[in-house]
Amino acid sequence: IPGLPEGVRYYPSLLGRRRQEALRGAVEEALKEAPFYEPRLPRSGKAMSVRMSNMGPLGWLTDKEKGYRYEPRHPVTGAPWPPIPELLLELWARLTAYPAPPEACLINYYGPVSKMGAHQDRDEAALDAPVLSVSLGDSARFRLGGLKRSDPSRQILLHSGDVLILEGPSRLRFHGIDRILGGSSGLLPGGGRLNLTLRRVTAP
Ligand code: MD3
Ligand code: FE
Repeated sequence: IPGLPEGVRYYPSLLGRRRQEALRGAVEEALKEAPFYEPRLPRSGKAMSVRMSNMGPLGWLTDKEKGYRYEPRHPVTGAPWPPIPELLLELWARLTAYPAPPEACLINYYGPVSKMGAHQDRDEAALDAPVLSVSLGDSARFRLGGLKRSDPSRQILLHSGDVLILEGPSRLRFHGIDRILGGSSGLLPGGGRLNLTLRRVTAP
């Protein structure tokens, strides 16, 4: 993709089918310990259309009462989140120059009609750290904007096995998922899309 802005690194098909299947298996195992929960927007309590879980010492959560935050335990089971798979820790070490490992891997699951509205990721104290995202399963129309909500935006089609890194001057760009292209991948048995997002939350 030509003309990506500074601080956006896009690696189409970085993960081949074998590593996509290995990751799918690792996520399935983690979900047995930490099943998807239904995230809700702060104040309104409206349910999001994405289902979420986490791996790592910290997990990103949202609910009506306490809003967006990181917590070390699952909101329903109360158990610590399962560990981040080795393959993802290696990917972070290989692709980022950040001097510490990621603390949170958010697992987002999108069904055929799920979306994620435009937002900034700013719940992390370590805003100097990159965010690394891995797409698995059905393709998605990802929207990348600017530092203000009203700035112009562009679409990027994200496919299974793609890796996207946001860092530096792009770390606080608005972004979202406009729609899922149902049936575009056979990786996930029931269809849909998984997005795994690695983040450093606290300063090392
Ligand atoms: C651009 N997830 O969980 S990942 C999220 O596909 C989130 O599930 C989307 O946005 C998904 O917060 C997009 C790609 C991504 C992640 C972090 C970013 C893009 C970003 C941070 C800044 C700018
Ligand atoms: Fe985000």
